[in-house]
Amino acid sequence: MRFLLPLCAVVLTCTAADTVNLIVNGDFSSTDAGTEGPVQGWKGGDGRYVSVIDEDKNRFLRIAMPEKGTAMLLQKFTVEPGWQRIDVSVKIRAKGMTIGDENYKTGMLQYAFRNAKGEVVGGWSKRRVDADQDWTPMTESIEVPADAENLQVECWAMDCVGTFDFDDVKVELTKKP
Ligand SMILES: [Ca+2]
Repeated sequence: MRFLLPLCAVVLTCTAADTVNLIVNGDFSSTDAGTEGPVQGWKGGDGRYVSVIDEDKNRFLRIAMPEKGTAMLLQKFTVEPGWQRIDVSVKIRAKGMTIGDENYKTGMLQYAFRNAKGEVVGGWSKRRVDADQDWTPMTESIEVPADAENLQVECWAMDCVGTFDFDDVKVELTKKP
């Protein structure tokens, strides 16, 4: 065992360095109070519509919008040199939803890079809900644009009606070798 333990430690360190998940409390398991909104680790989110639900011992984020309205929670990250790619994943469930007057007005996970001027670069990336659905995994892999200065990851109900549940939000970062 004396010989094996240091070897294991080295292997684990190498594996962990390949990707790192940027999102704090993306599984909503924390029972701590939020410091910048109702949900720990997340900024914003109107407490009238946003809560963490415990269902069958799993905690997840719920944005419940009984009448047409908007609520959003976000996490923001500064892009560092060497950032290459992000692998985004989330599970979203939707019930009783009605899309707003444009097809993008719905529940979604949105993740956008911006440059130093605050302009979106690399396009508006999002995983959007188009109809009621049970828990559905949604994933996307995107390259980090060369001039990206920050990344903002947002859980939305945008100008729409419905109950939107989010869980297992992950943004796994791969750095250049
Ligand atoms: Ca969870």
